[in-house]
Amino acid sequence: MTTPMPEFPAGFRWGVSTSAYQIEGAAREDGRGPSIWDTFAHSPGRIVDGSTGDVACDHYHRYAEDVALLADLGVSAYRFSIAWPRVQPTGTGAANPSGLDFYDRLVDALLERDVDPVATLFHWDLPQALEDAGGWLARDTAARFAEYADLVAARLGDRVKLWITLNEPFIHMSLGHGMGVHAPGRLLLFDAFPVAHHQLLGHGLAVSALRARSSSPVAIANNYSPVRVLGDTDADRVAGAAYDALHNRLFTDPLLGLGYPRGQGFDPGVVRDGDLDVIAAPIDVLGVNYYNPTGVRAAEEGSPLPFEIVPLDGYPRTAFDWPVAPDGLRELLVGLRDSYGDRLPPIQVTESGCAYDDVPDVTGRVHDPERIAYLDGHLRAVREAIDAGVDVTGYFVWSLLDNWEWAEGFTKRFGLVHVDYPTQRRTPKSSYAWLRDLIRP
Ligand code: PNW
Repeated sequence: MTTPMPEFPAGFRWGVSTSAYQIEGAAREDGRGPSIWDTFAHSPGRIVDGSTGDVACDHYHRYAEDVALLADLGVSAYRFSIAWPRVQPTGTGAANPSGLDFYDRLVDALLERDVDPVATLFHWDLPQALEDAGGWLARDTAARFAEYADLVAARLGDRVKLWITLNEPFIHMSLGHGMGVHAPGRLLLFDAFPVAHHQLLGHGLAVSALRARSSSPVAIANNYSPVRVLGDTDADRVAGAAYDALHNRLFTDPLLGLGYPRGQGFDPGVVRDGDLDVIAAPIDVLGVNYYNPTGVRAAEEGSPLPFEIVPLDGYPRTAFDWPVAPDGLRELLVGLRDSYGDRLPPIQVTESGCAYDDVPDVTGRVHDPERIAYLDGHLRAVREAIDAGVDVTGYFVWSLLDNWEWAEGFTKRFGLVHVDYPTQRRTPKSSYAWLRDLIRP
């Protein structure tokens, strides 16, 4: 951190992100129904440490303390997600008022502290009853999602400052339905395409539902990973392009009116007339979640996949073993602008962060210099993209709190704030103080 961080444009949105199942706990309270993540986490062998989100960070009961942490940090926005099964315990029908009451209290607590509520409607916790009816493989789930969006917007539409329909539909498709390592644990490999299409259709229908109830801007949060082609044969380049189409373009080309990338999504049994128009409903902001680039080369002969993913050498690594590559974020942001030009709405980086094995020292303080270096590098990358003319209007750190990291359970700590799970004690790490000083010098 030799040179001072360059300044960000006035009005730049500084935020932190979380998601419902990862922090809330209170899994059976106030009428909440089960989601696919309750089912998955309670199935033996699915989560590395055998844990569940039953209690998680107990945020459902401690949200006031967590809002105070946000306010002291000085962020102008907080991105949280709404648990669909709190609002509709079985995914259909009338709203469960006490489920919505929780988010009503949270939103008001944020506004009282001048923090903009940014609400994600779907961060992977599908009501189990909808999964039993086919989940995202069923076209009907898209219509159910729009009804749910309507119920939420009817209650919160006057106060939420930015809507995010879906979180990372690519990860939900690939890890949840392709490879089976996330809920709902389906192993469909490339037959998971309907999960992409129905999520996108649900997004498009939800955009109209939200606009009918709320004048706030609408976004989607996609996961992106710039592709590094390893090897210099034509087959390697073709493999790189195939992976890029799957990870980076499958969900963005149709959203921005270009239809599905070549070779993907032409199954007329799934993609019906008019669907692409629904999906291309204009959005106000593109949410970009970035963690790392992906190394790709041609697959061995006889492989069922058109590419092979290979670890990237030469980068420091996080506790997740993910490479720390801030240059990938600049490349990604500039690349989105170059690929989509005038079709691209303003971007907000809706997730960026890292896991390290943070432990309190003897005095109880938590020092995480690696996280400070990570955030410093990634913010400089955003600043460089802005200098290169990319319209980036916000940056959200994943995550406010150490929390329940999906299949990794409690073993991966992404927080600016350390959580001692047995006591639920929150301890701001040194990265929290660093970010606070950066936001409010
Ligand atoms: C995102 N991958 O998930 C999610 O939006 C968060 O809920 C999660 O806690 C965070 O990133 C950290 O993992 C991802 O394997 C999960 O490439 C897996 C991958 C990427 C993102």
